[in-house]
Amino acid sequence: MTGPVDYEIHGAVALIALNNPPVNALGIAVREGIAAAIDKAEADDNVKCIVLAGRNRCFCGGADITEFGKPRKEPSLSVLINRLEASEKPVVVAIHGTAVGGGCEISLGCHYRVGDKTARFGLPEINLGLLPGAGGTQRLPRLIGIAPALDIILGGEYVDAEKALELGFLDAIVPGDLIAGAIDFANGLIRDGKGPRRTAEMEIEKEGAQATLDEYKKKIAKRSRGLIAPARCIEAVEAAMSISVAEGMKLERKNFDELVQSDQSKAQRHLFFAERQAHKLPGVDKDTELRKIEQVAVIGCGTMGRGIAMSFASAGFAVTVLEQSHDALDNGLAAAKKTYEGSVKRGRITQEEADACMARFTGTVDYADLKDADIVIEAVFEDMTIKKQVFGQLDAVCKPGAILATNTSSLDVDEIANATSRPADVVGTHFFSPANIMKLMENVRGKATSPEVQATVMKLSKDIGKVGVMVGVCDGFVGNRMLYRYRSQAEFLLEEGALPEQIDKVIYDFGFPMGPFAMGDLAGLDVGYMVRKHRRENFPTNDRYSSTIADRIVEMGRHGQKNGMGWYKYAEGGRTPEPDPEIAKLVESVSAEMGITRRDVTDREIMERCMYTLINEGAKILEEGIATRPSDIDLVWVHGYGYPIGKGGPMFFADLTGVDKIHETMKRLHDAHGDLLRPAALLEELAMSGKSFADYQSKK
Ligand code: 3H9
Repeated sequence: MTGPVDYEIHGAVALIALNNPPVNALGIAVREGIAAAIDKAEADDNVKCIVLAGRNRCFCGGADITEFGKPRKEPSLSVLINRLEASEKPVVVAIHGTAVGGGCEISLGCHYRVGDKTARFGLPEINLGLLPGAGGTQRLPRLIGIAPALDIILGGEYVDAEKALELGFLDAIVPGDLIAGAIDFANGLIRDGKGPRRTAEMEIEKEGAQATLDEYKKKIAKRSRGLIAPARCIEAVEAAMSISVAEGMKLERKNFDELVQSDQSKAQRHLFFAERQAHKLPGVDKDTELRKIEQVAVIGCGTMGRGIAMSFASAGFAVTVLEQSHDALDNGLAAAKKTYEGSVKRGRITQEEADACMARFTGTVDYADLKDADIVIEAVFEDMTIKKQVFGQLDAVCKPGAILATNTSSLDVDEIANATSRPADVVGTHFFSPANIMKLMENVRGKATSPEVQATVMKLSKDIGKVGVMVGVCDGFVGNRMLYRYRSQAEFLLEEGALPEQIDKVIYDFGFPMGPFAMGDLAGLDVGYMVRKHRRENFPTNDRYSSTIADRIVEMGRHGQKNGMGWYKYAEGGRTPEPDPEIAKLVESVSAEMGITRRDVTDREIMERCMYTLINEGAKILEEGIATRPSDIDLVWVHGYGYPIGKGGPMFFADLTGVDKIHETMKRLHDAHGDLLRPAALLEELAMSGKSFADYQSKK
């Protein structure tokens, strides 16, 4: 058979193999191919059993996401899966690599499931702002039970072969060649006279199910604030308890159709493709040979260095951490151990996994021990003189070809690179705190960074489960540069009439986990104070970046949550911000000193001044070529700063709102408040030509 589905006969077994690289997505041609192959197998009296498998890197990555939002072509995936399940001849699915989304649902429609040891399954639709739309919410709870099904549907994560076997998703893990093993399994069914075993006909376990559902409802209200998809998933699973699969699938379909049209799902699909697009680096050939990375070294075992080292250890890399003294080293390693133990207590990893991670650590106080490292990541104090010393030492001890990376969040990577004799090997790898949790790796290419080093670092981001974005050198790179501008506006709004709690509430309601002032208190205000001092000394411009209020607060000895007072006050040992009349007094007195008559600031103005400023600065970053594409900026903000995923990042949000509207508002704000709010040239150009940032990106 030609096309994206192969058909072969192996004795009494028909093999249907998906062949639609790279991930066998279930686009219309594949669905038609499978339907035709089933018809053929059913019509052939010599065929007694069917094996469904996949060629290429995995069994199936699910429905073809690029088809979403376009008119649906028949056979739809649900129709196809029902057809497969109705087959009178037993169907065995053979899973290698990933079987996710529609790929998992098609497996649920098969009568038996085998996999090799690479097999993993999951329903990641939630990550696209969707629910499984081809029977997943109805069949999975029937097969493995309500609670594990909800974990998989709401978590969106993948389950490995061992666990799949334990849950009853897989019937067997086949050693050796999977297709040969699956055909053997099929012949076994024929021999034993076993017929179809339909998931849709299985009884759902109702005992305790309602309590489980209620518990999940509570969980998602907190965890997925503002997102529609999780509640729709629960609704569909709940329906599975009381109605037939056919009825349940109708409800599921209705929910899917509603979600697929929603802005939230569009935003999350945008982020899915953005993550992949980010790996296409300008000036770097996709076949660039990567450097081999096995031995990782991290300099500094404070909060940041430790988090970075843990990210590597957790992903299976051997990590050497270097500290200045044995005491600092011992403290750092003990803190890492404690964090892993916390994960064991919360049931996230097993004790064996925690022990294995710690066993990957080696501590040292001697630079000579870094000689075999394939990459060294420096995470020392944010001071150029210290960084240059560190890089000078690395240059002296590291082997040729080692990548020398800096975790600086704002210093000039080119200047750091020039402290070595090998600037082509130097790159920024900016992690976000806590580095073992936060997904963003803002990688920074210097003027001299080689294509090979850029490509290797991007691949490394993926290998340790991070979202990598490559950006250019400027003050604050992409993320912090935009943050400075947004925070300035928040502070100026204080001078004009707002209070921290009002601004934080608007930003929280927009969808961020917290507003800028609560965030400042959490991070520690003394850190920001040092950064501002450094920036004033190093980037003297005519712009007034921040209000004096921020400095005065620190000078009053208020360092944030760590000493129980910052922009807010905190109860002894507490973490809940409480508005403080002292701060209101300070803010009002600064306004008076500046001769500003305080006014009522509306929530709308707060949102526009803060969020549109992000967009405007993002547009300038694009003009300057610091970010390659708008979607890279979106990734930085979603994965590094908690920008709400349902809005897709600042540049996608600009498109959703309308670039012309943003431009109009920026013009008005500029007229009222001056130069910091001048519309970016690119914003103006797009608005004038009726274009969006997506149009701009598609032309790149
Ligand atoms: C669904 O199934 C809905 C149903 O419930 C109901 C329907 C009615 N479609 O990630 P990679 C592309 S929703 C289209 O770099 P890996 C991807 O863009 C779907 N394209 O490779 C990239 O393209 P490019 C639920 C897809 O080996 C290329 O394939 N499924 C799809 O690291 C390679 O991707 C998901 O959410 C797709 N479904 O990882 C899928 N999937 O090279 C989640 C991938 O041009 N996907 N592409 O940039 C994954 O987890 C990974 O892609 C996978 C492969 C593990 C499969």
